[in-house]
Amino acid sequence: MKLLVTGGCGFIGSNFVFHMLESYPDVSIVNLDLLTYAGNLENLQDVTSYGERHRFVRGDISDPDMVCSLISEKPDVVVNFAAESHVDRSIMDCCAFIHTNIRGTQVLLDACRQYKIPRFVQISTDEVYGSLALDDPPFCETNQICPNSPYAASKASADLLVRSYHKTYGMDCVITRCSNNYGPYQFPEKLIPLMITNALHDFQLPVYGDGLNVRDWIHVQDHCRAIDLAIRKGRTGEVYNIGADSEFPNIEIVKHILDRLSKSHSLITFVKDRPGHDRRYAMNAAKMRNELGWQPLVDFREGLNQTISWYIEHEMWWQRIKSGQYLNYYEEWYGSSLGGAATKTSS
Ligand code: NAD
Ligand code: TDX
Repeated sequence: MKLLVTGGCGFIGSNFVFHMLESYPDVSIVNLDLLTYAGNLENLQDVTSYGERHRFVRGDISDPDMVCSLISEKPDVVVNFAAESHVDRSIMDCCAFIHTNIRGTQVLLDACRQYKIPRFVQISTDEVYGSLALDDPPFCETNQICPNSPYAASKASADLLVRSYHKTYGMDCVITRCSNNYGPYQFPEKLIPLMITNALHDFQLPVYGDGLNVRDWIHVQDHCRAIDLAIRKGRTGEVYNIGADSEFPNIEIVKHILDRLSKSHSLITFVKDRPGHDRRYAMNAAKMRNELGWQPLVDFREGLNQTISWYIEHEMWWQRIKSGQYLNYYEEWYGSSLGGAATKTSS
């Protein structure tokens, strides 16, 4: 199977690249990634052992020429991870979110339609459903889309475009919507890696509002296994929710991280709330479980403790991000400056 993966140098995309290469000897992957601030080739350092089964191409999913040149190679499936993914950044300025999350998805869809690509898989999020009250049942695929942040609105727009290309042109499309991921290689702007890395350096831990917002956590490896099933067995035109029934208020997670690192709770600083802050997300993943036979394997406490250990053991990785040094990795790899599109197999 030939895959075109977009955004494969980010957190979930890079974990997915390894999952697929490790699981299937007959899978080869072209990885199209723009290397924004969130894309990091260091996430893929170990991919060299897979030789020409992984090919990295630097480029923008919103660039029709770039996208068509790769899609004309006729991959069996296009899996679209590429996105601007951080809610706080979308609140500051949402231009890049419109460019990548909406326009980029449209460019990919048009190219897939033109070259009759057998399947398009859109990696979406629970945030498109909006917010739940504490006593509401978890989101089902039939819930109304009701996004509250510019990020969520851009992802919801992309989902609607994908749906429309299925309905209008009969394209084979599947959408997955997952809850909050955690695990190795998550950019340290998101709650869990930010809190771990700040705590390790005795920096303040900024908790928004009252800290009682609830998120439903899933280990990135469980998410990758669910996407794998959706690619191979998902029914065309369907949406699949993914979640591991692990709801916790933010403050509990933050306190657990501090306890695990033997740090004082006095590092917690309650700060001004995020505007439009969704109170609670929770996913009903019964369709994924019953139809595709998926189930999460990683227990949350165990997965969180392993993740804390991973950040302790990989301080160089996140220090290079915090210092900005990781942005030089591309030049070290290619011996040329950032800016142009480039292509190289990982061997
Ligand atoms: P991330 O921010 O870590 O990675 C995004 C990747 O996309 C980066 O490598 C970046 O360089 C690349 N990218 C950005 N703009 C691009 C463009 N125009 N062209 C090509 N590449 C571009 O994000 P993530 O957390 O790995 O999320 C991946 C996907 O999963 C996103 O679509 C996100 O909406 C979705 N998702 C994330 C979570 C989560 O908890 N992180 C949960 C559910 C769904
Ligand atoms: O410094 C912080 N302090 C804080 O209290 C940060 C960064 C976050 N928070 C809170 C806000 C949320 O209630 O923690 C919770 C999680 O925040 P994020 O890590 O920013 O994630 P969230 O906004 O829930 O969105 C995430 O899940 C769905 C991902 O970033 C999205 O890409 C994904 O689609």
